[in-house]
Amino acid sequence: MRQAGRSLPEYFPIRGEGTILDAISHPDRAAEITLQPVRRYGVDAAILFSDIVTPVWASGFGIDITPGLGPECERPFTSADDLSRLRPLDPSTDLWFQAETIKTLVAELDVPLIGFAGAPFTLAAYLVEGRPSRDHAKVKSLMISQPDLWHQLCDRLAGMAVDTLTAQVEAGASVVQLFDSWAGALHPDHYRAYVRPHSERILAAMADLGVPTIHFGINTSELLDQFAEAGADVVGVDWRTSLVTARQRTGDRVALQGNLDPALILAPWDSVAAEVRRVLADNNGHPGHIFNLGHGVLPQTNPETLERVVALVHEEGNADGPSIGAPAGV
Ligand code: 1CP
Repeated sequence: MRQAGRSLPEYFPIRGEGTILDAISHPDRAAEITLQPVRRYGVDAAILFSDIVTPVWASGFGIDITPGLGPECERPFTSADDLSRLRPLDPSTDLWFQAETIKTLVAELDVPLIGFAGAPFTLAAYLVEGRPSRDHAKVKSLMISQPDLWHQLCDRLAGMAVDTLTAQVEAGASVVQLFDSWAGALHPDHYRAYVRPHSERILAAMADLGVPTIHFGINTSELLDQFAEAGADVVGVDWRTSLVTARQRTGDRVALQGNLDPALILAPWDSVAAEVRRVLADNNGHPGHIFNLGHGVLPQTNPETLERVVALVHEEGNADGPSIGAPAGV
């Protein structure tokens, strides 16, 4: 449930103005922002307050997060010369603030903490496009026209993700989520050839660490079978695909996470409650389900409605809880 904080009035004073990377790199502020939605909503897990671009930013590539827009690069990635700008991470110095934040959180939380990283395709999309993009034309063009360079770029980004996630787990994160938010923009054959091997490498490294993994993207209806084979324990599903269809496509290989449409939470409560029940009915009591939104919380969401969503899921969700040790709840 990305950006749960944004719906809370208590978020803004502590977040401060300007780039959120400022708040992310101050452990006391990042820990407090992580805790705010857990306190308010009573969710069954916390997600670290950070961003998928934090490791690339920390390595000095020249990326920032512009308020109201998202990640932006001073000099986007265009050629082999730019590979040298993606040096390997040393998490103990580059991401020291993340380990500190996690240690503080683990001492305070009585629910699991989810660590996360961006998957190579979604990160490459920001580095090559230079900013959020609708059509992903530049990144797709680089991918199919310069496959060697593409794989070298993804190899570096996958290495950064493994190092970041390993450091998060060593500091105390008990679940990790790999965000490949924009992979759904790809044809399944392109996903298989150009993207999946790199995400598989990250998920395999996490399996070796023995930590449960969640693999998430939006618009991935046509990729769900491949997401289920890529090595995660849980696959995130957005609201465009019913959990019934998603389960047919993934089989019993993985648990599912999702998939209430965040936009529908703005409706009056009775309509929201009916939608929550519809998601639960689609799941039909299957033990391998983490109730969640299909994507991030919209900033204009009423915190009271989210609170009621969580309470309703706790009342009516599967009392047996999840089957694989991953946290249940929004
Ligand atoms: O709930 C939380 O706040 C957890 C922390 C979190 C997470 C998990 C943030 C803070 N970002 C993310 C992941 C993230 N960041 C993803 C993957 C998940 C998803 O698809 O939603 C992506 C694609 C980003 C990139 C990003 N960062 C965007 C998207 C831009 C686009 O391409 O449309 C934006 C707007 C940001 C800024 C950002 N990161 C996080 C917050 C709370 C915000 C926005 C609000 C702010 O500036 O305070």
